[in-house]
Amino acid sequence: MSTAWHVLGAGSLGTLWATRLARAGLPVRLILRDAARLHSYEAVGGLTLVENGQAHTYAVPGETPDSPEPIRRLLVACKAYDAEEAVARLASRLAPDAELILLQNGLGSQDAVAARVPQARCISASSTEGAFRDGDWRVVFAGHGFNWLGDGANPLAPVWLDDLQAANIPHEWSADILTRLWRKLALNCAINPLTVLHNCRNGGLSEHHCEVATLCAELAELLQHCGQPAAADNLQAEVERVIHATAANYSSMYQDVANQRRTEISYLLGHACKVAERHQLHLPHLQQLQQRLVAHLRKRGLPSD
Ligand code: NAD
Ligand code: KPL
Repeated sequence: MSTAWHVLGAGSLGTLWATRLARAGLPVRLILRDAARLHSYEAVGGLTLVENGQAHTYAVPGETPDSPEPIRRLLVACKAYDAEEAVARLASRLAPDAELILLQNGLGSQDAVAARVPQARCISASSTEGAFRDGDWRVVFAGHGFNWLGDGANPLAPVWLDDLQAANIPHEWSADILTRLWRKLALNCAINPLTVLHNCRNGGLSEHHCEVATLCAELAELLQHCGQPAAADNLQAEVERVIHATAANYSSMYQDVANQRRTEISYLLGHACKVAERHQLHLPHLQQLQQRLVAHLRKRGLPSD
């Protein structure tokens, strides 16, 4: 019997992964927050994935964090600000050879999780796949993309990449996962806050070319200083390419704010500003952007961390 995939967080990405693994006949278990959520899930009977307009339901078994079964493989699919506490609740269930796959965007949460469970191997992921919830226990696969996985502390690829292959989850083992995470963080910092502040789709930023270019220059300086020169390479050109390619889309941060949801600011722009400060780097436009975004969030009654 192959090792079970425990999936922590039945949101967009958690459901996208759990349903594809289950569809491939792999053993999957869904960890829900508490007994109330478990009862609500069991009443529905499974997770539904909507792909190309077709909905399929998969009867993935659910459990609560205090279920007794040991966990050897854990997919952490919470938001960055929930990951550390959610994993801490499972620490006593982790087997000595446990592996965690961290799907969080941005940086900071991965180190916080790893510090909570030093006995486990923590693998970071950077995903460009897109999914959103259109109902309870129901997720729409909105954008095909790719997943890079890697472990800065151990270059050896895990055996379970075969499971991802079987489940048709597009992926590659990456020797430079930290560089990929920094690059995505820089792209998100150059685009997402400005879409919130200018109240526009990604394409609307083509009217703010100078502001974007100034931010890219400061972000590139930061990446150079924190030992990530490859992540700084042609940053502005890629930011402009993404703005153009996703012109009709609203950024994830824009959508969070529009839906009155907490953003992941601390793990994106907040993390960039914190690292800049640690390196005693003066990046005035980046810092000002953070102040403007924090003020904007507070004005709307949203958490600014
Ligand atoms: P989401 O809000 O849809 O799902 C998170 C789920 O985790 C929620 O169901 C929440 O209830 C659950 N959760 C939180 N704390 C928990 C706990 N203690 N125990 C059990 N469940 C808990 O979020 P998402 O969109 O799937 O995003 C997850 C991460 O993936 C984020 O960092 C996001 O930036 C990143 N990401 C998302 C997408 C996407 O398209 N949705 C794409 C790329 C990256
Ligand atoms: O990842 C993104 C997001 O919206 O979070 C893009 C589309 C790259 C914009 O930063």
